Amino acid sequence: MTKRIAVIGAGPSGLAALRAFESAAKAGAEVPEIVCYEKQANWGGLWNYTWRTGLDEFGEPVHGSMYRYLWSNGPKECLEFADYSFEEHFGRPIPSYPPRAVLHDYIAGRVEKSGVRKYVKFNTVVRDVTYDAGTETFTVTVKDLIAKKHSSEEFDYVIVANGHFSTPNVPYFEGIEKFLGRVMHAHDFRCADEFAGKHVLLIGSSYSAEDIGTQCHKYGASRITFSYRTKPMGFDWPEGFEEKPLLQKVVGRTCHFKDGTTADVDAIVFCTGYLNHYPFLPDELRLDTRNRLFPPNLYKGIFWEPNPKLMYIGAQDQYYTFNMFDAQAWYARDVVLGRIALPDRATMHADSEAWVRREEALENPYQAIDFQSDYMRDMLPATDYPHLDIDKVTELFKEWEHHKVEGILTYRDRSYPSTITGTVAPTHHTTWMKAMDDSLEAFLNQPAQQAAE
Ligand code: FAD
Ligand code: NA7
Repeated sequence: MTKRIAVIGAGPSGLAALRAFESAAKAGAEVPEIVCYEKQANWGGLWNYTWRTGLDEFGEPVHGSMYRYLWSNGPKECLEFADYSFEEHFGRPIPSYPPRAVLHDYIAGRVEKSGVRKYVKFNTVVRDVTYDAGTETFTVTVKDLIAKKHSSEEFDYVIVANGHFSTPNVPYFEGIEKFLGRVMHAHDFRCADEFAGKHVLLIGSSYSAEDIGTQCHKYGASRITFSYRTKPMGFDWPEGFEEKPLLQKVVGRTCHFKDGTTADVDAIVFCTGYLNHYPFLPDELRLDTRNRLFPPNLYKGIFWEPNPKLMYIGAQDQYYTFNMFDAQAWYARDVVLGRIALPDRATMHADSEAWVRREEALENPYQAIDFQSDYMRDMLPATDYPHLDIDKVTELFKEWEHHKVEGILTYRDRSYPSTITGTVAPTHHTTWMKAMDDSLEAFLNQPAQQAAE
C-alpha cells in the first residue's frame, strides 16, 4: 500500500519537503502520498505578509512576525536554492538584499512551477498528532477553518515544519504594566511609521532588535535605545542610538537600567525572541528546545530520535535558511524512500550529542557560521540535491558579518556573487537608507527619473 506523509506548514521548510518529493517523483521514483496542512490562505510562511496581529479572522493565533519594510537581513546569495537561481526566477540578476515581497515571489515561484500546490490544504490548522505503536501510524487531526469541521487522517510519517519565530517570548519587567506608552513584542510590530518622532526602547540584542531599531530610525524615530541581557550588539552606532544593559524597572515613562542610568521613552518593543511551540504534539513527540543551532534529540537536526518517523525541518536557529531547509528535506525524503538507512537510536543520539556539545563551545558568529556550514556538509553529499558550494557560501556569510560591522546602516548596499550562476549582483538603484518603498515593483524597476539621468 502507498505510504502517506503529512507535512505541517507550507512555509519555506514545508515547501522544501514538497519540492524534494516532487523532484524524486519527476525522476521516476515512487513517492508517498503527501498531504500538506497550512493554516493560512496562502503559502510562504512568514514571508506571506499579514497586517493582522493577535488573532486572525478565524480566532487562530496570527502566524506572521514579518513587518512592512522588511528587507532581507542577509545576502540573498547565501539562501539561494541550488536548483532554482534568482536569475532563473526573475530573468535577470537582481541586487543582493531584496525586500520581503521579492523573496516571497522567489519562494513561491519555484513551487508554483513544480506544481505542488495540489498537495496543500490551505486554511487548515493541525490540532493534534498522535502515534499508535501497534499500527505504526500517526493520526493527524485538523480543522478546516472555512468549513469549521474537524477531521482525522492516518499517516506513516509526519514532517513538522510550522516554524519557530511565531510564538513570542515575553519576559516581565517591574512596573511595565503601568508604562505610559506603547508596549509590544516584535511579533506584533508591523509599521515603523507609527514611531516617527518617538524614543523607542528595544529589549534584546539579536536580529529583531537590530533590524526593528534601524528601521524605526530610518522612518523617523527620534532616538533608539537598546537594552541587552548578555552583551551589546556592539556596532558602531550612529548618532541617535545607544546600547544599555538590561532594563530593571519602569516608572511612568522612565526606564531604569542595570548600570543605574535611566531613559524616558515613548514605546517599548520586546525583541526577546520566540518559543519553539508545538501545541499539536504530545509530550513524547514534542521537541523541547530554545532557539539554538542544534536542538537536542534530533538526529541530523531532523529526526526525532525516540521516533524518527517524525521529522522536523527548520527547527534550529538559522544562518542558512532556504537552502538548509532543502538539504534537510532532501535528506528526510531519502530516508523515507529507503535510500538512506538510519542507524540505531544510541548511535543517532551519540551523533546529535556531539553536535550539541560542539555548539555549546562556540564563541563568536564566525564559529557559528562554520558550525552550520559543517552541518550542511554533513547532509548534502548523501542526497542528489544539486551542488551547493558551501565554502563559497561560508565566505559570503563572513563577508556579510564584516560588512555589518563596517556599517550597520549601509551593509545592505553591498553586492555579492551568486554561488549558483557566478553573476555578481547589480547595485540597487537606491541606497537602503533612502529606499522607503519596499514593494516588488519599486525594487525591481529603476525609477524613471534615475533611469533617465
Ligand atoms: P515559517 O516561515 O514560520 O512557516 C511555517 C508555516 O507553518 C506557516 O505558513 C504557518 O502558517 C504554518 N503553520 C504553523 N502552525 C500550523 C498548524 N498548526 N497547522 C498548519 N499550519 C501551521 N530568513 C532569511 O533567510 N532572511 C531574512 O531576512 C529573514 N528575516 C526574518 C525576519 C523575521 C521577522 C523573522 C521572524 C524571520 C526571518 N527569517 C529570515 C527566518 C525565517 O525563519 C525563515 O526565512 C523561514 O521563514 C522559515 O521557514 P519555516 O517554513 O521553517 O517557518
Ligand atoms: P533571537 O535571535 O532568538 O534573540 C533573542 C534575543 O532576546 C537575544 O538577544 C536574547 O538575549 C534576548 N532575550 C531573551 N530573553 C530575554 C530576557 N528575558 N530578557 C532580556 N533579553 C532577552 O530572536 P530574534 O527575534 O532577534 O531573531 C529571530 C529571527 O527573527 C531571526 O531569524 C531573524 O532573522 C528575525 P541573550 O543574548 O540570550 O541574552
